[in-house]
Amino acid sequence: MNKTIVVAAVAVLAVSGFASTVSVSFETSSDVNQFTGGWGSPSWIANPHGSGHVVQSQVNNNAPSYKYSPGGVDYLVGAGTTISVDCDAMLHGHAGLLLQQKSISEQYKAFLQFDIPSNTEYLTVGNFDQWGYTPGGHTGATKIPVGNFYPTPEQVASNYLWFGWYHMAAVVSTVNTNQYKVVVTVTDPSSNSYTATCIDSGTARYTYAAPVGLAAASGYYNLHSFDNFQIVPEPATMCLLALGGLAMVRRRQENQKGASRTSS
Ligand SMILES: [Ca+2]
Repeated sequence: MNKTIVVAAVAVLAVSGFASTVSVSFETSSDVNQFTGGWGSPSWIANPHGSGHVVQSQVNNNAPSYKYSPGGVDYLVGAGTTISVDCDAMLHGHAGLLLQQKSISEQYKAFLQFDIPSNTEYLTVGNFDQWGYTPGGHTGATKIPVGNFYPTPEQVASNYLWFGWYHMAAVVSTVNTNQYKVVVTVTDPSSNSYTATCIDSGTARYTYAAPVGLAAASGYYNLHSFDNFQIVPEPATMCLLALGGLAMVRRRQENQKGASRTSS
């Protein structure tokens, strides 16, 4: 086997080993069992605002987070990994991605935040604890408005108002050995997109060896729904490497054919 073929084979193996996408649609109850509660337990239910099934959390004065840990093994974020989910929350609710968690007070999150009295929906991304405070030595969170809503007095009184499915996708990378960059894009039910970026310039203590999953929060009794959790361990460079390797093999094979035609 010549050197070019070896390079291509290694590249293909690398892609097949690292580029498998995780998709969890919660259509069976065992899908929910892949998520373990750091605080509270998620429920498997029929989608209350659509078809199929979803995972739902019930929150009152706390901030549950559910690590994606199939078989008891946490999924660890790698460079360039994209984590995405569809989420819907009720009035006063926060729903989104748990991007990294070492302890309940040291975690990166991306949240959609639906609250009053501002009548504004916010996308919040950054390192904040279960109460929304920034742990010491960290930069904090970026908060951008993603829309306005006007709940009726009855909805406010009952806390009952779903906001529809929002799609959230986050990419986590390192800026240097101890800083994180988190880029989150949210698409609302009307297909408007919003992006927030947070770079933690504090003493980020952790490497990528930390889990991802789902996060929710509310100071009120509240429900949050999640569907279509996905992890794409991207490395696009791996795909390019494989394609490049295959192209080199093809080119070499064509050259060999050309050479054999010339010699015959
Ligand atoms: Ca589903």
